[in-house]
Amino acid sequence: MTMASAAVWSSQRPAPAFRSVSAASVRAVADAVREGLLRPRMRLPPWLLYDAQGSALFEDITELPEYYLTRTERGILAKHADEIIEAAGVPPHVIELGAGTASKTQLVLSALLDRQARVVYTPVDVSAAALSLAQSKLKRFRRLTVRPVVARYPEELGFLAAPFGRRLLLFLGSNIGNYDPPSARKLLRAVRRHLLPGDALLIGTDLRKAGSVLVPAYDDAQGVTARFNKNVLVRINRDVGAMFDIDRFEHVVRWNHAASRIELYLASMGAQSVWLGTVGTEIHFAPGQRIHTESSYKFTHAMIARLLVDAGFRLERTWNDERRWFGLHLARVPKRSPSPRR
Ligand code: AVI
Repeated sequence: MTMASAAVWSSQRPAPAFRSVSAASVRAVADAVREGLLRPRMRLPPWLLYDAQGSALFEDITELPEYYLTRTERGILAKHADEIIEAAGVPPHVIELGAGTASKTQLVLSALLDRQARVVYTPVDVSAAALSLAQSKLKRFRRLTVRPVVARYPEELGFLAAPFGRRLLLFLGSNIGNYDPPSARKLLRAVRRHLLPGDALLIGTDLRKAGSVLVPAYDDAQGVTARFNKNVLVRINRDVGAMFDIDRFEHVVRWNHAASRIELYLASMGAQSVWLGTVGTEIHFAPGQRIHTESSYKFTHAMIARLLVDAGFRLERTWNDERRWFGLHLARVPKRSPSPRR
């Protein structure tokens, strides 16, 4: 999808009807499949996990007893939203990358609306369905203008060039953890280039902890994360006409201590061949052969501080929960700082 095809609209006007799969997104799925599966170490980009069904399953994940991330971050926001807004400088425009259904954001918006008459909120997500849900949830805030943007990032950050007032950019939920370090740096640099001196970034990161806590968060007893992971094959079957037999793949989770990341895979249960539909070829799996579908990096304070500085931000303050399982970091574009390298 290009920026030209990204949907942008205000809550004052009725939201357009969503088409579930656009021709552009089908092409992007076929490209991702071609690039990721026609290679010895198979991998798929994590954005493929988030079609309407994947986004709904991710919402279910956030409620699981084992998945502490959302609950912990919400706890930090519930306790410190006023302080965070005060420290951010009460910006009139809030932009959120990877907003999903914006459930935690309401705490930030409500603290902001306590201090000023009007706030503009731009939730950005790859899932139009999630944004539509976010928009209806936020209707109760009468003085809030919601302007959703369907976009992938860093490719489609052009909308940030619009003339805004002082901005607070939210990147919550440890979404940054789903990027490998070079891509995370590239994304934050791209964001930084579109911001102005004084604009703020509030970024949430899951922190490094014992594998015995991390692995169950991604391999829950009810099997919701397994369904979320396998849904990527359902999506590929639907969007490009591939013939994956979902029941012949297994959800596998590993804690890679050296790389400081959780890894999600789909492992082939036996030897099998799969037709890839419009990609126009068949691929072969050996028993146990895996597709790497997602990584979720877990940070130390030093890791996030370095990442922010490398991207041209100044880290001002961090809020943690009592167990120090999760961190919310406020960073700012310094005055007279050079634009970061690409
Ligand atoms: C969206 N993201 C931060 C989640 C995570 O924890 O890495 C995605 C997820 N994948 C499986 N469970 C949750």
